Amino acid sequence: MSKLAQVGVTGLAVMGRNLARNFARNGYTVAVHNRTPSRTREFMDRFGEEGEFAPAESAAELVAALERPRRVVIMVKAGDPTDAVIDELAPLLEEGDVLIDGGNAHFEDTRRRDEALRARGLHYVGTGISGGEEGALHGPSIMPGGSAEAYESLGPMLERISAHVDGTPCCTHVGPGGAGHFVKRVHNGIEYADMQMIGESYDLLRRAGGLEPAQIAEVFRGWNQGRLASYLVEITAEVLTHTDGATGEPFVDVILDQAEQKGTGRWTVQTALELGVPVSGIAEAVFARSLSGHADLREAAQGLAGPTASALSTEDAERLAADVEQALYASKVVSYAQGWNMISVGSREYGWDIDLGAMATIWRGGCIIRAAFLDRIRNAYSADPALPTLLADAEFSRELADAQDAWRRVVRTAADLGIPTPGFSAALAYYDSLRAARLPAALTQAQRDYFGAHTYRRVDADGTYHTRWDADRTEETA
Ligand code: NBP
Repeated sequence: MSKLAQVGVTGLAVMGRNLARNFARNGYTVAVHNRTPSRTREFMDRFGEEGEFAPAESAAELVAALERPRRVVIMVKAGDPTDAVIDELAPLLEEGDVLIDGGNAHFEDTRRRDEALRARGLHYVGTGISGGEEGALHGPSIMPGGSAEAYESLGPMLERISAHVDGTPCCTHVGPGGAGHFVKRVHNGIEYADMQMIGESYDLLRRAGGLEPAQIAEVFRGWNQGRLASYLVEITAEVLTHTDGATGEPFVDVILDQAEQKGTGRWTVQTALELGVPVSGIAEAVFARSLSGHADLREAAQGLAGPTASALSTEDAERLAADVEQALYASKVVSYAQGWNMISVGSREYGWDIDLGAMATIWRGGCIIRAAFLDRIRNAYSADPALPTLLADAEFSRELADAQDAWRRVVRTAADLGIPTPGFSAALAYYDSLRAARLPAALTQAQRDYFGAHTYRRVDADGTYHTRWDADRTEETA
């Protein structure tokens, strides 16, 4: 093929392979490369007919196959492999060329690489890509960081291959440096929280409501017609309807109840802790997965006493599904409020100037948390771009006011019956903490001053104070 390729993809495992096919289906000529050349040959054998591909057996061949400015998408295992690829490609590239890292990189790594490559005149675009292998093939949600200049040459291509909702691409320039990988991290944390809270809803309907998985699937199908309509609610209904081929049991009952994780939720919480952002809903979801995997602890706790109450009142049983819908919705609003708060703080901390409403727009399609609900977040930020928290939006606050009685009933019922709902409970505690006029943090400050002379501020005067606890307990200015 004599025509130069418009984009190159290196790393042809599931994600890179499908992304390359997506570019080709959208009319781009794609140079394809993989560390192990047999994978490139296999790619050409299987998909070579789908579009215009230029196979490259070496990094030099890949670079030579590309038009300028060169655009190379790196889709390899995150971490050292990404550095290895950059080290190999960078010396072969020229000023103005663009390296795009579509892997699940740590945003701090992206910041480091961005700075190093900028010094060499190259653009580095750390890009969050969500939607798994299906998304990569048919249209993912794409979160590119990097410079505005790089986005000018790259953005139209990424927007074209991304998912579209109502004609709008699920891709936008998130902000400079590591902004793209940062918001991808928040996305994954929200995904963990969504999944945990859906799990709690299922558990309550099953154990408190006495419903069978197929009946619960019907409840979820109903919810999927309303404000909770989302990919995750939809697939939950599918999973709960499925029967195990080998045993004839509900599929969910034959799966070992120990959730695994690749670590992206943990990263979200670690970063949130460093930024000082309370993301309790996300953290509880990460901890819940971790707890489920501690078979030894769970085994040791099997004999522990449970509650004396074992059934719901008739009235509570009749309204359980409706109550759980309210609790799930309210808790979801809280965990998204926490996620958006994290984006807002990260954006400020790193000077990224992220458009908060635009993040809702690009997550409406292509990614795991896609949902109609995101339109409402977008609307909230359109109405007030400086909204301090989603909970302060007029519509969300009205909905939470309407939901709160049911939400509290669900948390109470769960506690009465000994059914763990860490996500719902943490979300409710966050809601009540934020709206409280006074918090016991005042007592915490007094304790800190008592044992460590850490000082405190007063409600009625400026300045910082210390009380001489070990002497006459008079107060001094610190
Ligand atoms: P993997 O994460 O499984 O990585 C496999 C690829 O990395 C292969 O092409 C392999 O080449 C290459 N590679 C490795 Br490993 N070490 C290398 C090195 N030192 N130099 C050059 N290439 C190296 O692939 P994936 O599941 O397609 O994911 C790709 C990226 O996309 C990852 O960062 C992942 O976290 C991210 N991601 C994945 C998903 C998903 O659903 N899978 C979703 C969103 C994002 P080889 O063939 O020579 O071994």
